[in-house]
Amino acid sequence: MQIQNYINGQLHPAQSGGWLDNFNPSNGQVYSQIPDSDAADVQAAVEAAEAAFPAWSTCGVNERYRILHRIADLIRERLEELAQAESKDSGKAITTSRTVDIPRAEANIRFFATAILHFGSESHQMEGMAVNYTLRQPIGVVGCISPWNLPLYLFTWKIAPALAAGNCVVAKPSELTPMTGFLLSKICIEAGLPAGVLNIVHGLGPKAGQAIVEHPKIKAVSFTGGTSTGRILARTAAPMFKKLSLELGGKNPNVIFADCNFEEAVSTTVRSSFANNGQICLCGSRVYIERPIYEKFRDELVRRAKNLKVGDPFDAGTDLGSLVSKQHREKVQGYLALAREEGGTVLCGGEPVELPGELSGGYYLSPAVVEGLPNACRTNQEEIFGPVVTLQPFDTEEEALALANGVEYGLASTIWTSDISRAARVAERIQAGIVWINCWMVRDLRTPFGGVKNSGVGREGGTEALRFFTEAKNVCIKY
Ligand code: TXE
Repeated sequence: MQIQNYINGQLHPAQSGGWLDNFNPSNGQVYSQIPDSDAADVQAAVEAAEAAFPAWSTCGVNERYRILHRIADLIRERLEELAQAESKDSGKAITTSRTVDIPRAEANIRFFATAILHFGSESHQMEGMAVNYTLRQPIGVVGCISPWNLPLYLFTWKIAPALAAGNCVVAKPSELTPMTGFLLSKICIEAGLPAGVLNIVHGLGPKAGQAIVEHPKIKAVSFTGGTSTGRILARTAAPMFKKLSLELGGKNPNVIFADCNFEEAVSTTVRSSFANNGQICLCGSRVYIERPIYEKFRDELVRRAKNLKVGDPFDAGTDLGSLVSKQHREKVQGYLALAREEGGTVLCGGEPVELPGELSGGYYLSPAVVEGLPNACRTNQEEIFGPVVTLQPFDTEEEALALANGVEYGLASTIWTSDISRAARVAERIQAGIVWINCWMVRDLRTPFGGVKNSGVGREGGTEALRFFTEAKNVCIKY
């Protein structure tokens, strides 16, 4: 089965005729191929986007609202097909694809289809003399590059505001999980999205992705991926004065005080630790527990981690499918070996899981809990992005903040306490773009989404995204 690029409203192979193998990580088999696109394919996509921009940027928000909702309707109609494709491509449990990834892709599109109807701007009056009004106009051709962990979810999270704001898009999903991006192309064709408004180019990051970032006609790029890749994009785009939105890695702390609702805290920490095999930038990978409840919490977390079912992603009873690739599982296993070298104790998990039959070739790993590591070690400083969490006790609020803030990342965090003043105090001082108090992954799409330090630059979500994908122009009328 060969995936195609979506350029100028039609499906094409790469001009070079090159193909890349696409693996099913649940059994380690090649099951499809993707175009090995390069600058020539990106050029064709940019030309199509440029040609489509005048009409798309002036067709009116109601027309964009109509077409985007039609795309969302088709995603909803095809939820099961898309969920099956997402799990086959990424290895994630089908229940995650069905209840998280695909519904959220539909929600992303509907949210921005309506948000654009309410997207106003400001005016500033100079009494008796002049009035200023601000236009927020679409930029033109923009780039959207997304990762493999939440493929259609993060792909649409960027494409939807870009299109709603009136831009035309050249987008690239990860070469590890291209399938739902390809299925989205076919949905857009069926929905009647005008040719060239959205173009999807498949291929390798350093080749097709780099060609998007460095194309002179692409004036803004929205990226989600690793921090090291974010640095490469920034180095390329900065001298070209492009707008950049960078959603990068995380190493998120859970700060759990003794006065928390224990059952809520431990059950949510199982999810925030191991959802999607820990392959979500918002997962909490460092768990700090106030000493009086440290052992009780540790033992209960380990007990529940051991009860998670690692298995066939297509079995509705599976909690955790396979990791996304052979290389990624090796990376995660490497960090578990490092954790032991750095003095940690692996309390459970961290072992490859051998499944029967054709699944024996899959990249499965049992969820791991580690204790006994210092905060400054690499295991606690570097993003592992797998089913691995570390535990550390603390005695005071000050110490908890120092531990939580003691990394170069600052994306998300959770605070568990029944003392609302303490929750607000810690939330104010924790270095993160997102703070959840007594919850995790409660998402309102209107809120600013993004991180500080090495977790990125800029914010997505709501008007933040619509402002990223528009240019502000101040018009002053003297009277
Ligand atoms: O991300 P990459 P990968 C972290 C996580 C993971 C690490 C690497 O730690 O192990 O990043 O994951 C494209 N110019 N996160 O390899 O390489 C690439 O093709 C332009 C956290 O998947 O950053 C893909 O489409 N594009 C993150 C996208 O960038 C380039 C989620 C992401 O790939 C490029 C995923 C280049 N030079 C990984 N090089 C999160 N915050 O959720 C690559 N790409």
